[in-house]
Amino acid sequence: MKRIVALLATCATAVGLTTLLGPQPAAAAAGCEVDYTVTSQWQGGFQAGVKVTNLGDPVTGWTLKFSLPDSGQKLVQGWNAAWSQSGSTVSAAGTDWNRTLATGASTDLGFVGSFTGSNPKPSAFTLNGVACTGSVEEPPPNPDPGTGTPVGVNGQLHVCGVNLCNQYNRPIQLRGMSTHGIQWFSKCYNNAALDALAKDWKSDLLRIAMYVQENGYETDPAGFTSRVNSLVDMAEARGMYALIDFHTLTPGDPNYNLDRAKTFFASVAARNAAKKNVVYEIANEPNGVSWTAIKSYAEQVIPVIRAADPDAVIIVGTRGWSSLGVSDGSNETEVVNNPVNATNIMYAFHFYAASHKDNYRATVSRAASKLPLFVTEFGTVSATGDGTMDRSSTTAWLDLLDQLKISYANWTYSDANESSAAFKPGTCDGTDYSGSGVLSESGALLKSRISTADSFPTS
Ligand code: IDC
Repeated sequence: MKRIVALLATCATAVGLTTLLGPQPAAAAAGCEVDYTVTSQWQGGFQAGVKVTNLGDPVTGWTLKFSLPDSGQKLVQGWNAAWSQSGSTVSAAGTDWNRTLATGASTDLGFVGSFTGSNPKPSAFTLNGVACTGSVEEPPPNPDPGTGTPVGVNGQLHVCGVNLCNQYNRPIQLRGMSTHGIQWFSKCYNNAALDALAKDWKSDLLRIAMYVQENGYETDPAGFTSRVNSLVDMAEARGMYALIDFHTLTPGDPNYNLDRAKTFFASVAARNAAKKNVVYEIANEPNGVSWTAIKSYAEQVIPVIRAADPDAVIIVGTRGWSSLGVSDGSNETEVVNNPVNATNIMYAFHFYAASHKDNYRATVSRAASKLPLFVTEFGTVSATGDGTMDRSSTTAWLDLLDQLKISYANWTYSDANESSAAFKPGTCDGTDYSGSGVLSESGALLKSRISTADSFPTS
């Protein structure tokens, strides 16, 4: 893997001009850093990751240009920008969701190229015509880390009307990532990975997917309970919310795990009651089971949590793999007409962008004015967790969720060998979770969406 950081001199001529003409009005500060990584190379072809950081004033609309030094080098296909090549110059223009870059903000792009002779690294990187000059300065340490983080700003959450509200009783949207099954991918949830999630991705939440079956909780209740608690602490230390997901999947009837759920939630709710960062998700994806059966399960598990942790938000899964019933030929009315008998609760909605499109979006649009919804899991790909990423459907979904202030967690913050994973396979065997070379196409898209400013209301 080859990696360079473009470091070029700037403003050499500005000094001369000032001397000749006297002081000039301050121009918009400009500058950028490019981190270019060849992530793989094969006979005649290569793939590269390009992380662009804006070091100047905020920009809305940008074009990155660079030069391919060898005449045999050609752009084949790029992502996360509109790519083109003219002569030896390659251009990448920001798209809808990453065209605004705040000062210090980054976006991850990438492309596949071909070459005939050698494959020298590109040169002369510019952003909006200004040479990319160099190193990103570390921001000064936050004087009060407690207040600037998502949990520091929002505090204890509660449901108000159909919204998730913060300590100022104002609606907020949390944007973050879900782990993969912690029985399989615990190596991905170390300090470095969670630092990257909090600081680099600016994630508001970590969903902790604790499978019950498939070598999960049922095989070692004490061990999994303690692993979940430790991830809650790791999220808390970084100011992120922790969504404790009792990841039932097969069998689909959550009542199969009712006793386990009561034991598990009694324990984690007692242990974490004083924390402000915990949200409970009591059944991942009920399937092959009626809403009445799910409601009955919820009305038995919720009191167990409330007895230990009275003020936490609790999320209830819905019929048809948490599709509000749509994947089972039903819809949200079965919940609207027969809601769970409890307060301070929300309902889960899940989607996989390549499989679930307009009719699912229409359901969410309708249901959002009647039910508090939380997208505790979604993928940019098909419901298998794999296959081609559907960028346009994902963008339509995320725009809708932003507009409705519906919180979300993306499946998965892991290096699983499937396209829903944010990192390339093998990433969690290393120490780099921040560079441009480690992200999958889905990871690059989600990081761009999640890392934009939250602007949580504080009064
Ligand atoms: C998938 C994982 C995959 C695993 C499978 C079975 O990505 O590696 O083999 O589960 O455990 C869901 C589920 C979630 C699925 C995901 C993708 O909540 O557990 O993960 N998905 O299939 N619902 C819809 C899709």
